[in-house]
Amino acid sequence: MKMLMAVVQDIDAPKLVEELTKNNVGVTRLTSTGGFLKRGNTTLMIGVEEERLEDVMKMIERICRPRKQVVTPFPAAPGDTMIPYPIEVTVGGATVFVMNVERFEKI
Ligand code: 2BA
Ligand code: 2BA
Repeated sequence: MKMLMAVVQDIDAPKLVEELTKNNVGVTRLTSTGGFLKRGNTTLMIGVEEERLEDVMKMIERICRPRKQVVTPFPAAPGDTMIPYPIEVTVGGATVFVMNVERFEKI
């Protein structure tokens, strides 16, 4: 079994959860915040048998879209003379970590 931790955009999360559930793939939705943008995103924990891993990756690829966001960084400290200017970043479709599961039990 594998455990996927998938950081996705809030806007894509409901559709992905629905698709996984419809396909009998277990999922737990966690509310998270990106370290860089400091905006809300969603982390999905998905425990899946190895043979279904690629199916799940395809569902993520199909549903999660990269989007551009503009962010204005603030000066690091009061009195900082640097003038902040907006920068554009592309927030991924999804950032996915795949881990081996040593043991899985439902009690
Ligand atoms: P939920 O996804 O809200 O599921 C609650 C219960 O609903 C499940 O209990 C199961 O009895 C049933 N259920 C879930 N998906 C179903 C489906 N597609 N068709 C019919 N019945 C379904 P548990 O299996 O004890 O799971 C409790 C909670 O543990 C789940 O809440 C989910 O948050 C998490 N979970 C379970 N399996 C997971 C997995 N493979 N990966 C990630 N999280 C999992
Ligand atoms: P954030 O940390 O809010 O990052 C949002 C987007 O900002 C990133 O998109 C990337 O395009 C950009 N970005 C992040 N750090 C940057 C930096 N130091 N300088 C310039 N631009 C930067 P993604 O890479 O698609 O990441 C989306 C979200 O996925 C991240 O939100 C974070 O919550 C998570 N993530 C990405 N890489 C991760 C990692 N290695 N470990 C844990 N979470 C990660």
